[in-house]
Amino acid sequence: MPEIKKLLIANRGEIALRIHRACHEMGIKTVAVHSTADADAMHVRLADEAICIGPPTAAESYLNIANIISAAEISGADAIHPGYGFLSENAKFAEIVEAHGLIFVGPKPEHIRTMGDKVEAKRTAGALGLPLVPGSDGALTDSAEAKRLARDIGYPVLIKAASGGGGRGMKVVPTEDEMDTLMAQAGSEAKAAFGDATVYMEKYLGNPRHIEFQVFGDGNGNAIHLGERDCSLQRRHQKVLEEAPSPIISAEERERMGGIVAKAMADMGYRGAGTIEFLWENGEFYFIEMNTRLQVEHPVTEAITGLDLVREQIRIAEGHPLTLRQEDVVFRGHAIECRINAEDPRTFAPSPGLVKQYHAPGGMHVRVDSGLYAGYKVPPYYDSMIAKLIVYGTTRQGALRRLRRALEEFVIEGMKTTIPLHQALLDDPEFQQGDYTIKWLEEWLARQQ
Ligand code: MV4
Repeated sequence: MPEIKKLLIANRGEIALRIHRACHEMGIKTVAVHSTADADAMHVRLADEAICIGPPTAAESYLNIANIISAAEISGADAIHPGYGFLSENAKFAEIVEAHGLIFVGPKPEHIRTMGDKVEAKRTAGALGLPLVPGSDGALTDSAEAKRLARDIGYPVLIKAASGGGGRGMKVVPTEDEMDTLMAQAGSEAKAAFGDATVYMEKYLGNPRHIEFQVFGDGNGNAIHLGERDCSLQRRHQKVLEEAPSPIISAEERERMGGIVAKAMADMGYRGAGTIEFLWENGEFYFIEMNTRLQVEHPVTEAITGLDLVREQIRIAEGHPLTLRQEDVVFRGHAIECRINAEDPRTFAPSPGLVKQYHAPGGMHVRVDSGLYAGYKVPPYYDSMIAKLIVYGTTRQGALRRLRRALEEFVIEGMKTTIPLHQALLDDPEFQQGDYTIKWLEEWLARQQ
């Protein structure tokens, strides 16, 4: 079995720290890569070695495949972990990594490619027995076909871009009269955004929840699920707060749906960590997409299962079998993650700058994943997420109380952050009841002004 001795982390920020920590606990040396804007970032300071891979813009640095591969060769790394975002779901990158004799800590390139095409992903998921949103069987060819189909499905329908994801290039079509216009718009927007005009159709679900299952496969036909996360609280397709378990999924539902997703991953021979995204409405799950990466919100799953997901990813990449059998996975308690962004909590305008004071909360069952420190200057070039606060409690109510206490302790001075937003959210009775859908947060924000 190939043992990883030195791993290159092709990412930045808190996730680069997260991967570094798992590596050091496993006796693996780390190589950080960074842009010129990140020379004094915490991920660079912590790593055993660091290599500059280009100028500030991501396209020239964190997305620069040639420079990242060169950094791996120069440093003698034997594996690359892509983190999330950047190159994490780039099948070509995974292939290039493997072609250089390096271990890609992630899924097989063919599975990244399949799931990156939402039409292919749905076809695959359907064939594997996952429940789908009613819709077109593949891509739409013209609006006459779309209208025939929509009559069967029933309006409103949703036109989605095959290369989309993250909500970009979606159009709700309320009646047949709007089909020609909206379908043309969806196609040209998809072409402009992704270089691919392919669109498909789904029944539009009016008020669902976003529920995603964490899965792991060993690449040899064995797979397990680690339960679900509720990620319904989003603003403009950006998750704001996530929790596990979902307040509305029973243990029986978890076991039933989890069993279906784990079997699907086993049958496809999936390798590594993955997330199966569903919309949930009126007691039914509908597959929408699969993410072939570790996700930002993975710590809530770690909190309720006690598993280290990055360690698991690395062990699988080395060819080890899964640490746990499904019957050994135990879900215990409740975990909530707040994403803290360097943004105005009312307007969401980015607010990067110098961290003048920094004090992270601590104590029992409180985790902060962040690269911040006093004196650090948050660069303006990247995502505005500067910290994740994860709390655990025996019950959801206990986790909420702990979250309030931890947010109170958190000190980040020098820039605006979304901490006050999370504090206001915690005071809302509907949120406290777990009574929310994907539309709830934006409506709540509109009521706050
Ligand atoms: C949908 C939907 C309603 N019906 N599909 C948005 C991002 C992409 N991952 C899928 N998305 C949606 N697909 C059908 N058939 C509503 C959304 C959606 C959404 C989904 C999850 C979380 C937040 C959302 C916000 C707006 C729309």
